[in-house]
Amino acid sequence: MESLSGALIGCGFFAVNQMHAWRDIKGASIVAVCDRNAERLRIVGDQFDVARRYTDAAAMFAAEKLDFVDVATTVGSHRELVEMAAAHGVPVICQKPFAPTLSDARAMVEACQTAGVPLMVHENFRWQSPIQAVRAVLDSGEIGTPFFGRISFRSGYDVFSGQPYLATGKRFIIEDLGIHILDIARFLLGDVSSLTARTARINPAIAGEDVATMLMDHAGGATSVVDCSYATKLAVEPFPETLIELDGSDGTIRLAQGYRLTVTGKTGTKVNDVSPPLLPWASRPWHNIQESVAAIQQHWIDCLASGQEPATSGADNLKTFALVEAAYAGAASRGPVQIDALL
Ligand code: NAD
Ligand code: 89Y
Repeated sequence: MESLSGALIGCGFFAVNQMHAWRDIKGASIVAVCDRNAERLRIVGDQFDVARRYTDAAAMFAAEKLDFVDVATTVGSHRELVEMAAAHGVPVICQKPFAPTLSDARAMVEACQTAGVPLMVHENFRWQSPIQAVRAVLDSGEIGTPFFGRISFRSGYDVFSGQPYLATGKRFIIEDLGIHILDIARFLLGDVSSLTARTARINPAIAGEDVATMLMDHAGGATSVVDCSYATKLAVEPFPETLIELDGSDGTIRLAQGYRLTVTGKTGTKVNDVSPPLLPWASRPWHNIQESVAAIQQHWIDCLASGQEPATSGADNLKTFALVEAAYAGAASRGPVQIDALL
């Protein structure tokens, strides 16, 4: 397969993981980088030996012949950059959260559809190998039809030192982290018909909510609880593990802290260690997330080569983003929110 030429826009905190992963991806390489901050551009350009550097995305699109672009900026610039990629006919990956609002996200999907360019949201948590292991057990039929799920992320990890902007927005945990956990709920139990939410802010030093509890009806009949917290101090810090409980007609799945997967089903009980591998460039505790970055980027390249729609395409991600909007609306109204009415 001929190697595809990509560019990365946004050389900040998380983009370093994406650049490491791109070096290992078969079938692609990053030929240009862009950041409006010249110092970040220099650091990432030097670290990954990329000579073609731009402080302006429009100048980069004008000068480069690209097979795809990877947008790793924060949410405020996503719409402008995705629409710029669409206008240049360049397939685009966009980091989560996809957009500031669902109507922006819809416009971005439409722009790419109209231009005929593939669009994938970098919604990587479902690509973590422990989460894929849970999905594989469900697919095997071992626990029968799932009727209940709890997908839980509770931590006291200091995310603000690496990502200071997380402390300043009116929206925090649902938009930043809950979005991943809601996507995992969709990945495991299917699309959602209604959602009820409660939120709280425990840390007085931040502007947004740092605790969220969501109750969801899935269209297939299951009920789930998605609970997230960055105000939970535990004896052993679990960041960034997502813990899962699934009950089915023939058994149960438990993904417990320490990546311990217990399945009780038609053939008895099995306990497995499903710890993610520590990639050569990765570091604990982020290695779980870092591995999923490599997996989703390889998926993107495989999809570009085969013409298949990415699992977390823009159109798919509208359904996860709608849950974020529903959670904020439901927390404000304290009533259930119908998801179809948002889509
Ligand atoms: P950051 O602020 O450290 O980096 C963003 C970079 O983008 C900055 O260097 C900034 O100068 C640059 N930038 C912004 N607008 C630009 C524009 N129009 N043109 C060129 N450069 C521009 O942010 P971060 O912590 O790296 O987060 C980036 C994104 O990654 C966020 O959306 C965040 O939610 C997401 N993220 C995802 C994961 C994950 O697991 N998927 C984890 C952490 C962060
Ligand atoms: O930004 C967030 C994400 O996407 O994964 C974890 C994180 O870095 C902090 O909540």
